[in-house]
Amino acid sequence: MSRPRGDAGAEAAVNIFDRVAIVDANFRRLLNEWDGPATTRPDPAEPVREGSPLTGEALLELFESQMTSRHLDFVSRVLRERNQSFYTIGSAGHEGNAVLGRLTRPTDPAFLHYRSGALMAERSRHMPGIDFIYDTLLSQTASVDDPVSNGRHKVWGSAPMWVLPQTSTIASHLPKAVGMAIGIRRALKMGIETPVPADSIVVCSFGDASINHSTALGAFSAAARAVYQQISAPVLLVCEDNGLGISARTPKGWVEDRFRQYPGLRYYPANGLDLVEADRVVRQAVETCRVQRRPVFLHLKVVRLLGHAGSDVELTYRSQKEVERTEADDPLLHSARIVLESGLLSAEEILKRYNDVRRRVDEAAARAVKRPKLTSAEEIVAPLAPHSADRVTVEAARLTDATERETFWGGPDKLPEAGPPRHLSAMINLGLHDLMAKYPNSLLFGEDVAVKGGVYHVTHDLWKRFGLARVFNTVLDEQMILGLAQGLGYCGLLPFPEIQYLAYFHNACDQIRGEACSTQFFSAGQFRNPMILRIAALGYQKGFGGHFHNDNSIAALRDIPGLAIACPSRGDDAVGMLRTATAMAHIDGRVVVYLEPIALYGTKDLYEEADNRWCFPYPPPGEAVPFGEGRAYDESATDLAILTYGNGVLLSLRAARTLQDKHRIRARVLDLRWLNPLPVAWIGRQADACDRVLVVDEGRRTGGIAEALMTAIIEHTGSSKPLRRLTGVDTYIPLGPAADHVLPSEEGIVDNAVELCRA
Ligand SMILES: Cc1ncc(C[n+]2csc(CCOP(=O)(O)OP(=O)(O)O)c2C)c(N)n1
Ligand SMILES: [Mg+2]
Repeated sequence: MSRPRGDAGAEAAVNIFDRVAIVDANFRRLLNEWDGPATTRPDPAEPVREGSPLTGEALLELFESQMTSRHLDFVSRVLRERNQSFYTIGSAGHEGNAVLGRLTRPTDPAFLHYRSGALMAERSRHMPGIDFIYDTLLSQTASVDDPVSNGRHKVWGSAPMWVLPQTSTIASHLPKAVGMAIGIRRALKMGIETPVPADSIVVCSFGDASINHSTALGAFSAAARAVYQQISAPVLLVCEDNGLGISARTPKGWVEDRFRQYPGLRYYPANGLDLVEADRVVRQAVETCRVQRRPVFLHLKVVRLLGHAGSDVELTYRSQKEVERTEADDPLLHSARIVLESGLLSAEEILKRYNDVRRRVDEAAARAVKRPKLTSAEEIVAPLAPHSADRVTVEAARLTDATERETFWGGPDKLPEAGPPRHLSAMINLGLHDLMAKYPNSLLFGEDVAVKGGVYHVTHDLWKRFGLARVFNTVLDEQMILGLAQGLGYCGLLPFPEIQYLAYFHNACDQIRGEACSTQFFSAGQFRNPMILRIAALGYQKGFGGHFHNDNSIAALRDIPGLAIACPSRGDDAVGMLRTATAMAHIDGRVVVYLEPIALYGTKDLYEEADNRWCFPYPPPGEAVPFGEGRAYDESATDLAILTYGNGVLLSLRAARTLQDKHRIRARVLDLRWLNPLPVAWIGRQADACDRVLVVDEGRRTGGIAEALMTAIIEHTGSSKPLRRLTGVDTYIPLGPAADHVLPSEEGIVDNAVELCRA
């Protein structure tokens, strides 16, 4: 193939930093100077090249999608200069991905790289009612009319085209894409209707630098491992390889050598600069993925034009020669030559189409900049954490068929509510049985949760009752567990993922912080990934652990926008709260974290050995703990309010007895139960009712919940109320008895209460 003649960069009048003008000029010059041999006009219904299934008609459509994407990139920079658009990461050089837009279906869920303009243009081509150019500009200009995020971000996304909006965090979308691929067959197996056809594949694209990210590596591994487990995981993993990650170069051969023989993944290398070539290979890759229902790695070689983003001056880290060499490989130049050489269009006709597309983009931009923006915090947060309180209450109390339930449990006398009072872990187990029976679309998964029944036996026997399709062990990768939960949620399933210990949530936090909790926000509520994330948590385990099994840090959870956090301290609350948490996920698509205090799992006694006062009867179906409602012990006491949660509840109840017996101080103990959002109004009322308030927070002093509680009380009551906090120390929890020195103790509560009341 010939290179475009002339060297735009060398021309005196050209500003070498204005690569938009140079790339545009290169294209125009190719057409203006084209003097290839005249060919007769072929039948556009015929293949462009011998042996290629790509017709002339299809080629011209793909080319138009490429031009559309290119002009959107150009115009985004014009608008940026006028401060009318706010995003200039473009797709220039990657426009070969238009082929993916054509060869996959609009019902194939897509988790896309940020350079997917041409893919999107092509996918939207046959979607009635979608004005792709205008919609993209509404997104670039952050207008509320943007149909994806309503102005919250510039994302590639579309509910009707099954393009799930992505965050800017590279690689973070891979686990959920693999999760969704696994979910399609899983749902069918469970008899649950999926929102996409049964033979859908999941498209997931990313850059070449992104393949090095641990999040991506976990997803590749999980997808490939699924093949060895005979689990269907039809995910098309598309690496758009431009050889650069901003300024860092990908070593030659790295992507090929890494993936050519990756066990479980089928590798397809494709030239993304040549539409005919790309079409040929992508067809095979899509077919393998769709028909064999297995993961495929498509290595699409592309170039990056116009720098990483509008703000990136490429010439600071690449030579002018190298930049010009890359620009000479512009896929639009290649496509133009293919079209010219085939005789499908003349140079003038191509130029006319190119100018027409530009005109359409300019016209749409002129309209888009005038559209309204988000104007209030209220409007912005509206889709973040929907809570249909009444519907949730009704759903949490909704009964299943009584006869079926009796049969499930083996007769009326075997119903859990007919049994004796029980401790926390047994109650959670029973509650999960009831909920999995109530929700046929629910699944429970995590490390060791199936046959072993979990490290603490909380999930024991669930697999026997619901089968290994619904209760299963996952790979040992918390990011993947949470990605799987999101992907299954998109398939219409209701996931109960488990993280074995709170410390191991922290190494996967972004999957909740950056991904799961942002989905409704960035899709304006059009997509949702409901889940009830169970985490064995908090300190005070006797004889086992040290920090990693006694993690008392919940600060990283509490500041995640939209996340609801439940933390029961006793069995009956645990069941009632689990019912409400599940209803919130079911009705409003919420992500709810359910912290299970490990040290209380087996606790049966409150004051004396064998008093069994921390065992409670199973709440019959129909009873639930309302979201955001705390529990008060002994509201007749007004000397002191002790505000606490988790292990602090037991410690405080024991301390309250000592306070009454030895110090004649009557304390009411208040269990928050819901740690995010905090039941602020209730906290205020309780503080009002008592002379003094002691906050007992087993979390750390910095970032712990006590800071928020103190603030809430002061904001509510003013600064006159005597107030104190007892918290964990800012440290990791050490092994063995040393742990007692860094966590609140019963004696510490008594001492602080006495000092506070005597002050
Ligand atoms: C987790 C994370 N770290 C860093 C960044 C900043 N960043 C944005 S794009 C990028 C380079 C990505 O390169 P590649 O995956 O090759 O995609 P390309 O931009 O070349 O298409 C980096 C480092 C990010 N977005 N996310
Ligand atoms: Mg790259």
